[in-house]
Parts: sequence; structure tokens; C-alpha cells
Amino acid sequence: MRLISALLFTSLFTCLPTYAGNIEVSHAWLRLPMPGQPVAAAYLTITSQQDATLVSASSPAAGETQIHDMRIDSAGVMHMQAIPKLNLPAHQAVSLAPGGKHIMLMNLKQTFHVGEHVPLVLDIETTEHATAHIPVDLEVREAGH
Ligand SMILES: [Cu+2]
Repeated sequence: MRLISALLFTSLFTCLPTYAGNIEVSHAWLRLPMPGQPVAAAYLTITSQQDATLVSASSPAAGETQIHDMRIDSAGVMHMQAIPKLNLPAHQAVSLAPGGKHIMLMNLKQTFHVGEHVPLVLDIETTEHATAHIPVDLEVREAGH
């Protein structure tokens, strides 16, 4: 009941009830963290039918969630780096995949098991500065699967 009210509220608030239908999220999964590891990376592909921007994400399984990219430093070592937003050009499939951009779930509040489903919400801003909250279902998988 609470979820339904939240969805209705989102629709009313953005004044764009069909917007979520214009965004497709596929291949959504969460990499099973090593035991004791406090963070886990989520990967997915987003295709928006209009120019939009991923501005944040959240999950009840994490205390904090960030958008991360990878960068290579002067010594050739790869690092993760938080980025404030991710552009989603119209009609373009934007892939967050291992070795590149990802959504980092931090301060994990639970342990995960392969095959389990973890909820994630993407906050996506349109060019009209309306924000849509897209619920995503992450399947927990082992790296390389
Ligand atoms: Cu990361």
C-alpha cells in the first residue's frame, strides 16, 4: 500500500506520468561482494527516449549509493571515482558494466546470496528538470557470470 502511494506521488510530483515508460533499464545485476567487503557494484543498461541525466540512486540495502566511473592515474593504475551525474542521450543505450561505470552500493546493511533480488531506485532528471524515480530489480550474481 505504501509502495502504491509512493508511485502515485512520484507521478503527480513529476507531472510526467508516462516518463518511466520512456526509460528502459535492462541487464541489471549486483556483483556478489567478497565476504566482509562493505561495498558492492551494480551494473545495468539504461535507454531513455529523451535526453536525461542519472543524478542519483538509492537502495534499502545500502547506507549510501554513488555513481562511479573508472580512471587511470599517471602510474597506470585504475581507480574508482565518484561522478555527480551521468548523461543519458536520447535513444542511446548507456551501459554500466564491469571495468567501467557502475553504481556503488556502500555501507552495506546486509549480506547477499547469488540469485537474490535487491531493489534499487534510479533518480533520473529530464531536460525539464523533473525527476523520475525508476525502480530496478538487481539480480545478485558472481563476477564473470
Ligand atoms: Cu565503485
